[in-house]
Amino acid sequence: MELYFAYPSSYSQKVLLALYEKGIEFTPKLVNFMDDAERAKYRELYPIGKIPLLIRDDGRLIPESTIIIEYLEEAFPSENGLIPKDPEAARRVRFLDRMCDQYLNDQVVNMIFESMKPEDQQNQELLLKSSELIGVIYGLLNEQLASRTFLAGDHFTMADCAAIPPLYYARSFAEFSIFENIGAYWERIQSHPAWKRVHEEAAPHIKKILGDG
Ligand SMILES: N[C@@H](CCC(=O)N[C@@H](CS)C(=O)NCC(=O)O)C(=O)O
Repeated sequence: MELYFAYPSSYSQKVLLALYEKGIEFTPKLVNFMDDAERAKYRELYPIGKIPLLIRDDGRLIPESTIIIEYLEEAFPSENGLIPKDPEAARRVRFLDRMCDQYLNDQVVNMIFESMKPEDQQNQELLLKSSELIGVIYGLLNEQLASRTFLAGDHFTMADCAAIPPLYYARSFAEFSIFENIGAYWERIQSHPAWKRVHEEAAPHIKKILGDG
């Protein structure tokens, strides 16, 4: 199994969290989007051009972080899996995964890319909308975490895979401050082995781009 990814990419980190949490072996295929030739070559493999992308041993392509994790859970089932067996609990995990992808991760990416532009070229409307959505999702996560160790309960799930990477990037410009349960979760998660590994591997790559560790 091969995984095309980049260490600083939050959606790649989401899948790395799942792979490390489940202890699944894979062949890493790093993609450097800063290199135009490499980007073009990658598009020949996967025309949508997004990472992460999993390639199964039979050559089948599995794109999209959530679909990859769904596949990993199906192919490598475990007792306390990343997607619970109980349908109601599984729906909750999938709901939180969607919320974190669309209304946190995508908005965090908007904020980072907009803030890299000169101020007079920044899309203020997009920045405002993204910042508002991040606030709404912080409220949702904070409420979830009031009585739970992990986002969806007592176990690490796909919801945590989806939440942790964007929270990592968001925390510098959208502080957890009043969202105390997120702050406490953030502290707890720092010693979680899968995140420790993802963070340690990604930090030098992120530093090169953002000057942050
Ligand atoms: N919905 C996709 C989002 C993937 C995504 O946006 N990946 C970013 C990196 S975090 C990417 O490939 N960006 C390159 C580009 O848009 O050209 C998923 O869940 O995998």
